[in-house]
Order: sequence, then structure tokens, then C-alpha cells
Amino acid sequence: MTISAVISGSGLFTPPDSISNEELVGSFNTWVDRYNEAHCEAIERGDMAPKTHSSVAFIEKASGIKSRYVIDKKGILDPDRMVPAIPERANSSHSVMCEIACHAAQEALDQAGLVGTDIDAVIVAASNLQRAYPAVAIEVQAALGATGFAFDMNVACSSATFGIQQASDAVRSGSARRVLMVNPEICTGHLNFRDRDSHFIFGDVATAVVIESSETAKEGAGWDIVDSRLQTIYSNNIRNNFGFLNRADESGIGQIDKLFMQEGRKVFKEVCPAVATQISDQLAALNLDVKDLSRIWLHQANQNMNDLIAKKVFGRDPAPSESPTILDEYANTSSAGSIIAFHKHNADINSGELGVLCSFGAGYSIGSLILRRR
Ligand code: CO8
Repeated sequence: MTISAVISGSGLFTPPDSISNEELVGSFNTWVDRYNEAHCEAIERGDMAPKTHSSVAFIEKASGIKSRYVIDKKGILDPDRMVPAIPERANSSHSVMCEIACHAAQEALDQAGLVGTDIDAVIVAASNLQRAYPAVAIEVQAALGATGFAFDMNVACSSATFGIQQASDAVRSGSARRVLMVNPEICTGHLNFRDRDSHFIFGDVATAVVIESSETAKEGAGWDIVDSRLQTIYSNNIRNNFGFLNRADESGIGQIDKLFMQEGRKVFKEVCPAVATQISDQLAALNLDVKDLSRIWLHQANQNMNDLIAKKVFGRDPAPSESPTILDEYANTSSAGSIIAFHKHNADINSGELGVLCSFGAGYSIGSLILRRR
């Protein structure tokens, strides 16, 4: 019998603190006023450009984002700091990424009816890892009492879909029986809160998915991974130059390119058609009609982007329930976004119905998974 891969559980950890657009813009504009006052003479001489206020109305219209959950609200909103304050921990304590990963993992394990010792592979897939080594995944593996092997991987916003593909390959080849794929995304750690163009984009969260063999998964529960398609196309339009070689050129330390940067307009224009084409081609290759599709759980970066992609895929304006939105509440949580949408909006789908889980982002990278409710 061919072994297929099944998503048998999903989990979500949401930090308790949330920041509204009003609070974020208030802090940003206070910083702008102080900056312009401190440099008023140079600005008057024309030697420096004044900074410009941000606006709640722009953020909502351009992105659809209304709030974001964060690990540390106080440090981000303090106009003298504008960086989350996350104290370093002793090596003997769990790291913050391991801690939030384990919260999400626990819910995914509970949903799958499993415990940590049932897992024999752990993948931590995220757009930034808090240290070089040991792999955060190995720390999560130990914290949960899992066996087998563990590794970290990063494909930016597509880390989760690419991670599910790796897990599914492992299950189908027999190198693992039950894989936990976790996405601790602390996006505020690499967001420039003094950049008007992007200060509102990201939030923090962790998501988890259990992928196991159809031989072990509970009968009639979870989702068959019917098909997966991964694509990468090199682009500098979303970039972060932070890395271990930064110290080898002191002139670059602390420069803004060591945080998230993007050409948002270009990303919008180039990525939307590529995503819609990938999903449509994938359905066609499987002889599936878009009418067979009950839902698409898209990466959550921008509402206008998702509306455009969903319209292209369905060939009409879909109902909100056909392409659920969570970015209004969570903002962009990088690879976790499509998993949050899936986790929160799948309970009403009946056995045999199909959905597409799809990510897109830096790289560029696009990952699309066709899932069938068992
Ligand atoms: N308040 C008021 N006005 C503003 C603001 C602001 N905060 N920011 C810009 N404006 C102004 C601009 O100055 C401009 O004014 P003018 O027309 O006078 O020049 C005007 O608003 C329009 O600016 P833009 O053209 O930049 O605005 P857009 O309509 O393009 O919207 C967006 C900007 C929302 C960024 C939009 O372009 C977008 O969402 N694009 C897609 C982005 C995307 O999907 N990126 C991928 C996400 S990242 C990812 O893949 C993960 C990376 C790894 C994770 C990193 C975690 C930190």
C-alpha cells in the first residue's frame, strides 16, 4: 500500500499583548515630532529632510491590518526605544522561540490525539532563528520528549508550506512516522519600527502542524495532503542582510538593511499573478476544477493582495468564508499566517471537500498544498 501523508493536528499560540494601529501610529508620530524638533535647524537649512507622520487610515486602506499581537508591547511603543524588550535567558532555560513553539505544538498534539514522545521528527520553520546553533528544533524536540531527528529551516514567509512538504516527504519515504512542524515567528524582532513604510506590517505568533503517515493517523480525522507545489524565483525586493558576517564589516552594523526591507509595490505586482497561476496550474494538473474547491487559506500579508489572488483563482469575487482573513487582527506573521487562517477556519468543511493552503513571500517563494478533509 502507498503511504500518504496526513495533517492530523494544528495549533496556535497567540501572545497576550496586542497593539492597535492607533497605539502604533501614536508612538511613531511622537518619535517623528521629537526627531524633527531635535533636528529643526538642519531641517530649516535644508540639510536634512523632515520625517513625516504615519496614519491609521493609510495602514487600514493599504494593508487591511488593524492590530497585531506582540511578545513585548512596552518596548515597541516606547518612542525612545521602538524595539521589543526580550531579555536574554540563561542557556539552562528554554529559549523564547522554543517556549512559544511548544505552546503551539501542544495544541497540535492534543488535536491529533498524540503526546510528545509519539513524534520522531521536529522541523522548526521560520523566517528568523534567534541563534545559529544548536538548532531551535532540537531544543523543541528535547522539551517535548520527542525522539528521532530535528532541524531548523528558513524560506521566509513560505517556511511553513515548505516545512510541511519536507515533513510529508519524510513520512512518505519512511524516514519519520510522525513529524511536528512548528513556526515560532517573532517578526517584531526584525522590524524597523522607525520606518513609516513598514512599521505596521508584522506581528508575533507561533503555529504548529502534525504530519503523520496515513497508516498511523486516526481514521476519518485530519486532512490528506493530496498534492504540493513549491516554487522559488530570486528577487531582492524583500530583503534582510542581517547575518553572521555583519561583524566582519563594522561599517554596516546597525544600518537599516540589517532589518526587514521591501519594495512593497513591486512585490504586490510580481507576486500576485505568480501565486494565482501556480494554484490554477496545480488544480489543472490534477484534473480538478475550481468548483471543487471549498476554501483557500492564503498567506496573510495584505488584504488587497489576497482579494486579487482569490478573485483570479475562483474566477469571481469569493465569499469572505471562501478565503478567510486573519491579518486584520494578527497582521503579517510571516510563515504562520496561512496556518492561522487554516487553524481557525476549517471546522465547517465536510469529509471529501478540498482546500488550498498557500504561502508566498521573500525569495520569492510560493508554496501551495491541496488538502482533502478525511
Ligand atoms: N502612513 C501614511 N502614508 C504612508 C505610510 C504610512 N505609514 N507609508 C507610506 N505612505 C505613503 C507613501 O509615502 C506614498 O505617498 P505618495 O503617493 O505621496 O508617494 C503612499 O502612501 C503610497 O505608498 P506605497 O506605494 O508604498 O503604498 P502601497 O499602496 O504599495 O502599500 C504596502 C504599501 C502595504 C507595503 C503594500 O505595498 C504591500 O503590502 N505590498 C506587498 C507586500 C508583501 O506582501 N510583502 C511580503 C511580505 S514579507 C515576507 O514575505 C516575509 C519576509 C520575512 C519576514 C520578515 C519579518 C519582519
